[in-house]
Parts: sequence; structure tokens; C-alpha cells
Amino acid sequence: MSEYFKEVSKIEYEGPKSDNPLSFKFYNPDEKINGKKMKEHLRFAVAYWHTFQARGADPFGADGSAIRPWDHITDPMDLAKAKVEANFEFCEKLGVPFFCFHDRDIAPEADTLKETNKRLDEIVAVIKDRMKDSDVKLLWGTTNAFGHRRFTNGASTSNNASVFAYAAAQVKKAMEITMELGGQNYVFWGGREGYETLLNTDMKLELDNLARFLRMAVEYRKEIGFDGQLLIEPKPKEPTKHQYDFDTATVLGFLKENGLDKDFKMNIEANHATLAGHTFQHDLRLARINNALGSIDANQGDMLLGWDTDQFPTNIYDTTFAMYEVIKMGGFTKGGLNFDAKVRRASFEPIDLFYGHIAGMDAFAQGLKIASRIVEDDVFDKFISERYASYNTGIGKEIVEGKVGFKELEAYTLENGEPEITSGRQELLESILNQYIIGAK
Ligand code: XUL
Ligand code: CO
Repeated sequence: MSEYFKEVSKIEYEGPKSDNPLSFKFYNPDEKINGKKMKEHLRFAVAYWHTFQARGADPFGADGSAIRPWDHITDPMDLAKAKVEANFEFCEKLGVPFFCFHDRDIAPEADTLKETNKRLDEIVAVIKDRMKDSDVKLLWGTTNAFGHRRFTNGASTSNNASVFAYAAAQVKKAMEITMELGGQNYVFWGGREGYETLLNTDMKLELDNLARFLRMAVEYRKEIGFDGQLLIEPKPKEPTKHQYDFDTATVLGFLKENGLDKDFKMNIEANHATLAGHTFQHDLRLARINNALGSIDANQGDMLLGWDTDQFPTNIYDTTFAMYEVIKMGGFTKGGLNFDAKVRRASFEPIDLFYGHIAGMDAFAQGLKIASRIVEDDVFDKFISERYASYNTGIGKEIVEGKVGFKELEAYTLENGEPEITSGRQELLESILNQYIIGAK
């Protein structure tokens, strides 16, 4: 077995004051937070595509800048096998318990679907074999039905029925291998499921076909007995101008409209939420209160740029708010925190892959610690319940219980006159939050 990251040994927790860049400052996997180990709260995953496939390319440098320890391997299948080894070594050295992949990340596409599936089987066998002596597991699998030119006009929302069929065949196989590898979830990210112009688009048919496609996936999941969660990952734009799975609210409505809301949960990505004009926490909250928060793609965007920069998450406010939602939903069941994040083009050395993940893991460990103190002290929830106390008694209670209508409310208002309103205290709450963020509380 080859070792790809020779300069790195197992990353250990050394505490907040350590100067060792290859150590955790805050992520202490076995430390208990509210009776549960950090590693069980956080359930980190490495994204195969960013870590083992991405080359630091951009529209002005398509060749990429990355230097990788497998660059000397030229045969595509040998390279795919090398990346399996590199993945397990990387996850084990970081102590990351999961990884995630698209079908085309783990095995290169061949000339025919039959040949491509054969290649997948060969690599799946290698992964399965390696899993035997490793604790590293598969968090989720997905399909790349957006990269190949056949998907230029979409996959399940393509104008071409044969493309719809191709995508279905691909999801079928990807779901099978996800199940074979013990994957705990299967993700649908829309890829090119959207459109550029209504001058050439039958929007109604495309949306109906998307629902038909998801229904087929639900049926096939049942048929093969896959017990992983099915997740939809919303994103508002990029690659298409109008992505159908715009944000959590849109997806929830779509699922309800099509009777699919019991079958799917959400995989919320930070950078996708912000591209939709929401905060990360907004989408997490909306999913949580609808019992639909399945898993998280942990990254962050650049607020000055309008595209999906997929940076490693280092913003402690965001990781705190995210872990607040996770704690409030009672923790992940099958989901986790997948680093759908890539190192910058200028961070081209293999070691940067470690620095990126360490930064993200430490930021989420801090977020977890801070959020759990906030939950424990009941700071904001207490304020919120007092703020809405008028709905607990009197007319408020009657509104909530559906006992009054417009006529009764008019009579109430005529009798009681002008309502007394209260301050929202936003600035006070923000400064209390800062006390938690800096660790004073
Ligand atoms: C694209 C994105 C994908 C999905 C999986 O923006 O986030 O990598 O997470 O297809
Ligand atoms: Co993602």
C-alpha cells in the first residue's frame, strides 16, 4: 500500500494555544459535550470531488495549479485506485469518520454506460476491501449528472427523454453502490436542473418530470431496500440561471405539492443558502422546523462574490448558528457535516488539503461548544418565548387555538384600542451572543 501524504502523521488535539499547524486547536474528538462525544455530534465527512479530483482550475486557468502525490499516475483506473488509497489515508490521518462521492469521482466514465458501470464495480470492490480494515465510512453517495455534455440541457429536466433515461440509469447504479458501501444517505443536487431562457423551455413539463424522476427514485429505494435517507440539496443558481431547487422553501413546497415530503429531507449547503439571499441559519432553521434537516454541506461563500466559492468554513458565527440548529433538532441521525469545500487555487500543495480540513473542523468544534452553552443557558429561547408571550393567554391563545375570526378580533380591537408593543432588543442580544462567541460565557 502506498503512502501519499508522507509528511503528515495522525492529527492530534493539542489545544487552543498550540503552534503546530498540523494539530487541532478545538476539535477534541472524544471530549464530551452534553454527554456526547464531539465526533458523534459533528460527523465530519471529506468530499471526494474537492479533495481528490479538484485541480485548482478556474475559467482563466483550466489546467489547474494543484500538485498532488498521485500526479505521476497516468492510467485512469490506476489513478482511481490510488485515490481510494489516498482517501482512506487522508480520512484516517485527520480522524474524519466519513467521506462522500459522486459516481464519476470514484471511477472515470468510459465510452458506454455498460463499461462505465463495470469500472464502478471494480472501484467499489477496492473501496469495500479497504473498508474492512478501516473505521472510515460512506456518509453519502450521489450522481454526477451535470458534467458530461449530454446533460447540457439538464438531466431529469432535459428536453430529451433519452437524457432523462440516462440520468435514471445513472442514479439507479449510484444508489446501488451507495447501498453496497453502507452509505447512510443519497443526495440529489440539481446540477443542471433549471433553465436559461423561457424562449426554449417548457417549464411545466420540466417540473413535472423532476417530480416523476424523484418518485422513481423513491420507488427504487424501496425496491432494493436501501435504508439511507434521500436528501435534496437546494441551490439557487450556477450552473443554470434558474435552478429549480432554488432554496429550502422552494424545495419544501415542491415536495409537498408532489406528495414527496415524507420521502426526502434536505442537505443544506452554507454557500447555496447565501447565494439564495438567505443566511445559512435561515435555511437550516426552515428545514429543522419542517422536520427536514437531514445533513449539511459545510462550507462558506465570499459575501463579495456572486458565485459558489466553496471555501472551508472558518466563520465562528456561522458554525455556531449551524450547530445551534443541529443541537436543537436533537443531533444528526444519518446526516453529518460534509466539507463541500475546496482549497484556493493559490493553496496548491497537498498539505493545504490538511490545513483546510483542520480549519473547518476546528471552526465547527468551536461552533459546537459555543452553541451548546447557548442552548444550555437558554439565552435566546427564553427571550423569544417572552417576546411571544401574548399568544399564551387571552386573545393570543384564542388565535392560536383557532377559536376566533376577523369579527371577534375586530370586537377585541375596538374594545382594547392601541396595542402596546415591545422592543426587539437586537443590539443587546448581539452583544450577549458576542460574550458566548469569545468564550466569556
Ligand atoms: C454543487 C454542490 C455539489 C453537491 C453534490 O454546488 O454542492 O457538489 O454537493 O452534487
Ligand atoms: Co454541496
